[in-house]
Amino acid sequence: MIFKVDLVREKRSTRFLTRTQPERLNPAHPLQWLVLLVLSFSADLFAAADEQPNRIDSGPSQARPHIIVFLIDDLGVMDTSVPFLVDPQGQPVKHPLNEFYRTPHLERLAGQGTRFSQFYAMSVCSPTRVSLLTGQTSARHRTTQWIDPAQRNAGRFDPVDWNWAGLKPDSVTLPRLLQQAGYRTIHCGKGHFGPFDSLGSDPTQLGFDLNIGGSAAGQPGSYYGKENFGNIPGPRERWGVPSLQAYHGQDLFLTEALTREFNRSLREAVANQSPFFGYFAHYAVHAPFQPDSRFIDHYPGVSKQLAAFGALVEGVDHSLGQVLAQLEESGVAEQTLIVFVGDNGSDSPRGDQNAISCAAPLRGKKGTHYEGGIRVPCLIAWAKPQPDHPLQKQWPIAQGKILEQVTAIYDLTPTLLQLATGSSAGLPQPTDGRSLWPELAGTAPQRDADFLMHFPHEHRSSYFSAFRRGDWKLVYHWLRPESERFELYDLAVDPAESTNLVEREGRQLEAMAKALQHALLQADAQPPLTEDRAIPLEFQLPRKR
Ligand SMILES: [Ca+2]
Repeated sequence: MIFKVDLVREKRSTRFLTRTQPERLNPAHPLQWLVLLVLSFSADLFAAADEQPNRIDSGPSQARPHIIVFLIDDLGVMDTSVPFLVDPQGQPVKHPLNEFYRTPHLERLAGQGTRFSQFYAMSVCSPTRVSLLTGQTSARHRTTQWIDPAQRNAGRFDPVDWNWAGLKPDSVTLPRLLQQAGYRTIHCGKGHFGPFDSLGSDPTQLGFDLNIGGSAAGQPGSYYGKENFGNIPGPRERWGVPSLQAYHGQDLFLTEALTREFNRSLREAVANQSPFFGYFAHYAVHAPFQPDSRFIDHYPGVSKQLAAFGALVEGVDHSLGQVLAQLEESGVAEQTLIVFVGDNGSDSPRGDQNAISCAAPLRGKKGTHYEGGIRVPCLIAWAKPQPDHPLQKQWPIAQGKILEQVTAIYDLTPTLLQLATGSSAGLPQPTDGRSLWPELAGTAPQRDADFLMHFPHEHRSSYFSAFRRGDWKLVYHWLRPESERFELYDLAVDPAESTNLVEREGRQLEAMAKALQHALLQADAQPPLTEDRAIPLEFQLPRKR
């Protein structure tokens, strides 16, 4: 055994198995009454089967969609060869950074599915990961900072009780809900859901049946099999990637080892006729930027660090290609949904953190309040488009389309839950996400939404809240003097956030500040503390201009 397996499946609740009725059915139509009747009959069959041990997955699994989420660590919106940004007409624009990276498999997938030009995550790792599993913005779930697994990390003015402990065994999570709905839930790669020695640091405590390589660590001790992926006695041993002992000592890159194990877990699920949810959270492309010998020669003429970063990105794309090939070989590609998404802005080793550099033409990088810190790539596609496949008919995804509406990491949670169970009910309440299926079909009008990113901590940008509404973006700096407290940008005309419109757009500033204040209240956000650390800071509206 090289990984932990939880085979106690018969104890699962049956209550989610009755949620097989798609929300889009309209019982007013006589034929749809018939469909409802059949679905309700099948739900009863499911419930009956569940009472008998080991039969939970023996139902019509071929009719149920499989789901794979590729969550790529520190992959910003400009870190691939697929253009995610669009011109004013909504057409994709290739920028120089798109020319630098090589992600041919992602390019192919982009042609098969729908991608998002304004998709947001939180500015660092753990907040985004908890958001994806719960459907809540970080201000609400309160894991607002990355979790240092070794000690409670907090700056001088951080809220005392921000959720450093992260997720816990009683947290309601997407994998738990899918597990209860009869899915085989597979965790592969980086966890980073809780600190060392916490139950939540073990993905199998959070609703995953299987954990390949996940722990409290937010980065790998080493990408090299020859270095046992960091499992070498010494002070950094706890950062060693667990459960890959079979590859220790081998000349094999971590991205490849994880992919082999992930594909093995897919083959096992298919052999067991089990619908699966594969959460494949690559450690790449997070630091340390160690060269992957398979791809490093593709990046001549740049710094060693930059070449290594390019090779990390290409390795992830290669992994995507291997998984797509496995799905095809296993005969389940037509019924497998792929989500490809980054967890925060780029951390590529180029330029100043506030410059227009590693996310060019956008400003900033991972950890900053600028768009380069929080805008990530997101693409949703069927692994093999076949429009007349029953599942793809029921859940159509427009091919090659780009949606410009403001969307966020927590929108994926209800989207995936609805696909798997027919309903997005069951998530922690209140939820901040909404299912994206109406827009994915490519026929419904786009629905814009607000986006709140709250960060009462110290990092590259410290103690800020950022808020999107329409084309406007407001940034509130909690600890700065009044004259520097607000930044206001019109991203439609100034995507690089070069001109602060605070003085020129007084009325817009006031409206956006009130909207941000309301969003913070709605999320029950924790403000940073006052200078003497006695009480939480109060949000200050701008003075009348
Ligand atoms: Ca990250």
